[in-house]
Amino acid sequence: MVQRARNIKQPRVAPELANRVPPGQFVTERWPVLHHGPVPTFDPLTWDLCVSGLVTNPLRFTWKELGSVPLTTVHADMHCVTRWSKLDNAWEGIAVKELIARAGVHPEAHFVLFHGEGGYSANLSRYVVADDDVLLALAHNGQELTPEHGFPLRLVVPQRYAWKSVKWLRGIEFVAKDCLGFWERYGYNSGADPWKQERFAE
Ligand SMILES: Nc1nc2c(c(=O)[nH]1)N[C@H]1C(S)=C(S)[C@@H](COP(=O)(O)O)O[C@H]1N2
Ligand SMILES: [Mo]
Repeated sequence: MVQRARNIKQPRVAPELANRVPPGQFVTERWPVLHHGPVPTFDPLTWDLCVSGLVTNPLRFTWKELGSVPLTTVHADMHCVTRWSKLDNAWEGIAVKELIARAGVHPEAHFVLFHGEGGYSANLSRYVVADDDVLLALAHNGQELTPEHGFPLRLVVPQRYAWKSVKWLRGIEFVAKDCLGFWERYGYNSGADPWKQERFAE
């Protein structure tokens, strides 16, 4: 009987959270670690972040230089396409819209490729990337990122499935035509809006 009771379907999401949790997702209190490949090592002397492509001022930050960029905090929920959602994250880091302004992104740059250490990438529309809540995060809930969650720097795109939130970020490339990222080449949806359940490409 106990076994049977466990199999009875429960609603996955408390009613008061229904407007925060996209369809097909369940809420987790833990913070899962999810990525392809090994956690890269970090060398503060050789690490850099490059903003390149269709920009007037290509930018390169060493780890030391990144330390003088002003920080901002974003409160956001996180939704993984494998159906877990982690609510109420406080991310601290650098607003991507600030970098866009500094780099002078050309009007024909309609897409952005984010490059992680070791070849991981994700493509996004330039208009999504310009949102106020898109951040290069250094810390989560008041703690420096751990290596498995993307230390030293990760992208956070709260309005898209979490595969877009590239960990161990090293490059931001503005391009005119959309190029598929790592999971998008395996058939994941370029849009990746969790509220529309844009999980797989048509
Ligand atoms: N560099 C890199 N970033 C990545 C991934 C990856 O494989 N490599 N996986 C993505 C996926 S699928 C998810 S769900 C989130 C998970 O972030 P977390 O491990 O901090 O929860 O990281 C994303 N960022
Ligand atoms: Mo994911």
